[in-house]
Amino acid sequence: LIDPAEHRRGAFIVLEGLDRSGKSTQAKLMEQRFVELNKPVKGMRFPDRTTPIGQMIDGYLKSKVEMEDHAIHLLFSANRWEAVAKIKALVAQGTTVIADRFFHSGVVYSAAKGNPALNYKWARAPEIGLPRPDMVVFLDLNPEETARRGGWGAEKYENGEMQMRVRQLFRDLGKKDIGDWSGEKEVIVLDAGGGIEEVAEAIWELVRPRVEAVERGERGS
Ligand code: T5A
Ligand code: NA
Repeated sequence: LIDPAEHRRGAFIVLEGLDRSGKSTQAKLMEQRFVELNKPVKGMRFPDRTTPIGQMIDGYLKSKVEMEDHAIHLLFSANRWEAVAKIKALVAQGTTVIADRFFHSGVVYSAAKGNPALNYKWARAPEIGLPRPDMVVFLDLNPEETARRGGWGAEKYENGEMQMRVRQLFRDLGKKDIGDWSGEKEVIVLDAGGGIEEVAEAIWELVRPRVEAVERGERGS
């Protein structure tokens, strides 16, 4: 007999946020919680700058190369598509994947550029078919606060106006139904203005029950 508990898939959790909002810090702390609970976990980040496509994205973000808005959008998307097999394999083998950004960043940042030829609908199209996260948490923080953090301002989108528009679009997604009648929202907006440990605790309070629902097999295979 097959023990269903041994064949549970892992969860797919995504952290979103403005530049320097603390995503990487929080992704690592969340990973740690899984390790402590003896649950298999794997952290991933997007853009993944290590692949050939990721290196092109890195050059763009560092303003070393110029790129047409649609072209860079498709590279960000391709950078996710090239990770799909890995994400699916991990989740299928029961490993929880924690992604530092995923397709919501792709859609929101491109839409926030304000290019009339690249609207939200267009931006969403290449993301269709990517693995759907079990939960997306947006670390919500005033752009003035992130700007005070070390290292801000060096990359392409790290300017106040862009960050304000990104924040608004993410907050809008916090009100938008996912569209599968579950009543879940596209993203959960979480106040990330507190200290590192405080934010970690708040994230875990959201993530833990969702992961447990996946473990009980309540969220599909
Ligand atoms: N992008 C991305 C797109 O346009 N389309 C896409 O499809 C995707 C995937 C790079 C850019 O690409 C855009 C979005 C971005 O503009 P990135 O590599 O994720 O994306 O770049 P950042 O978001 O800038 O990532 P960072 O690693 O720089 O920021 P994090 O991960 O949000 O922040 P973190 O954890 O490194 O923390 C930043 C600093 O703040 C401190 C940390 O110690 C660190 O110094 N900090 C705190 N300080 C006080 N209180 C707290 N609670 C703190 N938490 C962290
Ligand atoms: Na950055």
